[in-house]
Amino acid sequence: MENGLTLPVVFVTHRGVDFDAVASMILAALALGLNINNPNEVILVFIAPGTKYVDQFEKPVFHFDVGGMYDKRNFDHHQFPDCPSAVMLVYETYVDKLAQIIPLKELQSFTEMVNEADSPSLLEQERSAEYKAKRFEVMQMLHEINDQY
Ligand SMILES: [Mn+2]
Repeated sequence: MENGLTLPVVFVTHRGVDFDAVASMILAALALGLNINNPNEVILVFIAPGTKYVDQFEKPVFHFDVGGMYDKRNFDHHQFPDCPSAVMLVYETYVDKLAQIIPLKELQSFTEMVNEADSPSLLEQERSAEYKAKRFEVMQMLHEINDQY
């Protein structure tokens, strides 16, 4: 296909999926022209946090928010203390492609929201109220993006 990938590809994330995991997979799928809801294009695999996935059939494997790596197919941020989210890494890698699909401003505010929702620096007490509000905003945007594209 256009992006040079052999289908299906494997999208790997951690069990107990959070916004960062979902948002980074959706943005990467958009950038790569893949339909994340079609198992002939994207196979979703959920692994334990702190582990890596190896595909025995040598399909193209992408990690999101898990795996401990950052390169053209792997978008984990847990190994970088200063990097707030996997979605940030997907954004940096695919910003040119994504900006052709989503207005840049919208893309940036979306990335910001996921960063904040995913931030471990929020105090637990702050988190309960703020987290819920952010989660709502992020989920709304995810639905809108999914419906639109
Ligand atoms: Mn994360």
